Amino acid sequence: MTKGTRLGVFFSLLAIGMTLASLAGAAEPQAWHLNFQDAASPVMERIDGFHDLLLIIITAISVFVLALLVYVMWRYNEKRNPNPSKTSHHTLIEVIWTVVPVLILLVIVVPSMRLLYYSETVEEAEMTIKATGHQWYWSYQYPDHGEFGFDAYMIPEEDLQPGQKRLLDTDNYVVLPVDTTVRIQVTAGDVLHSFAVPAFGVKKDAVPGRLNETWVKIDPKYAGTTFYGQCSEICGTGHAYMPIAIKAVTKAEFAAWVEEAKNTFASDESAPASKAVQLAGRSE
Ligand SMILES: [Cu+2]
Repeated sequence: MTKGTRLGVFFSLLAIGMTLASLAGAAEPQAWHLNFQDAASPVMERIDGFHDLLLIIITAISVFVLALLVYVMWRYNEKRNPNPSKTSHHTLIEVIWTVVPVLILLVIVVPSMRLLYYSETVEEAEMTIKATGHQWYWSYQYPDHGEFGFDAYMIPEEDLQPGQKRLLDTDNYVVLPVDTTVRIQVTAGDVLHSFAVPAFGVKKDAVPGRLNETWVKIDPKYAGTTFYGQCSEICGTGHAYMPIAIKAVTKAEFAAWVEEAKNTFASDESAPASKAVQLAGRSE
């Protein structure tokens, strides 16, 4: 390889790296996306922070172990150290290598449990939505806004409009206001599912006969953004085809949407409750 070619390769790699770095961190999924999606809720912000803490800890551990290995290979190889020590116990070192990992785990477990508690505790929710997993779609209810509800099915590949995302877009979007604490109740109508939206830091099991809950408060700067998620509990052959699409809007837009949605969905005979019953008896 000539010097010129090497430089060319170097700059190409640099360009690829910079492109990838610029794609890392975006509110919506992107091609070649690296790292997490941008945090759109307080829970996800804390998950990001916790992830960064863990990254520092595991990097330090890995570097330390690597340095020890390299040192041992260099210092105690056969040439440099022809007569190996016969030591088999060393109380102080054994205490250290037991106590230090315990301390590291304690440093991890405290923020971990706090984060878990934070994500589970819904304080002063301003509104509630209920997501019910079915084979293989989600249905949603808005109990605080006149009990209307609807189903959301994935848009099949052949029906995708330009700009819609394959395997992610749904016929009906969940619409949520920004800057509002929303309690999300999650359950299932048939088998286990899991309601997962990465940008919100939400992944909640949907269990038949059990009501789990979590919450989200979408950052106001994301008004107009659509967030995507997927069922994250293998639930049958259609598991990959029951995405979650959530549109964040301003409070005023949300109020307007509620009025419209009440008319669109409330008069529908196949409201989620009755439709779920019909579907339960239907062999898929
Ligand atoms: Cu599922």
